[in-house]
Amino acid sequence: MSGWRLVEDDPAGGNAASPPAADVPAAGAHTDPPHRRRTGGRRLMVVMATVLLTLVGAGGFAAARTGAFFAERPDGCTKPDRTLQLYAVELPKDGTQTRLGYGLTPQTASYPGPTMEMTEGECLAITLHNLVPAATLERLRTNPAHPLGVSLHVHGVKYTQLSDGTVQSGSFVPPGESRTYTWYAAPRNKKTGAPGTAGYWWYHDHVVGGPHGTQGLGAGLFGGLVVRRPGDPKPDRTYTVVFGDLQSINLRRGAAADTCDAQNPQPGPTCLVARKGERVEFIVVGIGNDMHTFHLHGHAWVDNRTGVMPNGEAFADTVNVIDNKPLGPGDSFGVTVTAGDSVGPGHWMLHCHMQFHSDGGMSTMLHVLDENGNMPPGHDAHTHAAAPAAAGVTTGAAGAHQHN
Ligand SMILES: [Cu+2]
Repeated sequence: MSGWRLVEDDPAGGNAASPPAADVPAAGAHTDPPHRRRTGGRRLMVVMATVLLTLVGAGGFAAARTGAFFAERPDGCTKPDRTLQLYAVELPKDGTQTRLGYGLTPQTASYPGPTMEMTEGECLAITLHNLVPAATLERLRTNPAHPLGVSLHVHGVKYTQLSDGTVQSGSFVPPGESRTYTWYAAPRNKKTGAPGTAGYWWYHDHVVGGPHGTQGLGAGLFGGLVVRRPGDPKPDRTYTVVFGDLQSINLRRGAAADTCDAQNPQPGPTCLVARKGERVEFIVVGIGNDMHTFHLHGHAWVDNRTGVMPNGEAFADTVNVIDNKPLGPGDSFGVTVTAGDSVGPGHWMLHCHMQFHSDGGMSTMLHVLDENGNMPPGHDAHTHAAAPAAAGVTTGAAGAHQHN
């Protein structure tokens, strides 16, 4: 039977079934303790309850796996406002590295996965379909006793045990199966003072390879989440940049970190491009084991929740304006800049400022085009500092890849 229960100490001597509150005598009233007043019928009920608890406890783990004991949705979410389908798939290998990705369709899976957007007060039901072959999951597994599956674990918003995305709660998806996860972007509770969930977060696998999903994360099962408050300024573009081990940005480094086609740059997970004047939002996430810093050339931002200075500006000097911010594993924050503001178009470096990381290739570009979507003459080509061939780094025709 699970030891996970929180009960008040029982001064009367450890009865398994405490009397309901209504039976507790009023303070100061002189009566016998409740357990002495038990009738034969009540005693029978206590015995039956004890037997029932024991029987249920024996099957507790199995029941937990099916979710019999946990609420399906967090308080405040009576029914989902929106549903979406999410697919976990195996992507082409990067060198020798297995790559997995989440996608809104199996064909569009990527790493990072699709950026999720919610508004405070909204409840979102995401059905995750595990299309990753069992053989792949088996190869990534660090312990043969560990179950095969993928999951969806989220930071920042509210979810119950059934949507935790862990093995211990049974909330993962075996190969070929599906499971619905419910996220609630709780608003601020003015009664209790509990904060809302607005902010910059991320989601990831917590099951592939081992109990912390380390192999799933390393293979690409992660993505960004932003929760806004009604009325927040809206960006023109949002990019998720994930800083990880081995000098990687979105699991790539050096020339491979930027996949923009210079002739026809298409915005995507690894092609950061914007027009001058556009409000560009970055969801910055740290994974792996290293500390990093997020730095962007030519641009600075307000270090508050939205990254944007509110109109009115009466308290403008109470918030910092920065262009570099530390990032630890599991951290996430938002950065919002106005592309090319007063500095114009160009290839603006975005990199980790720990020097041995940037020298190792932890660097990409924000390509700022003019208002018409063109790069002005003289900026047609851009080059990256070549990544040194350090141990574990291979440099091929496609540039430097991350190798775990
Ligand atoms: Cu770094």
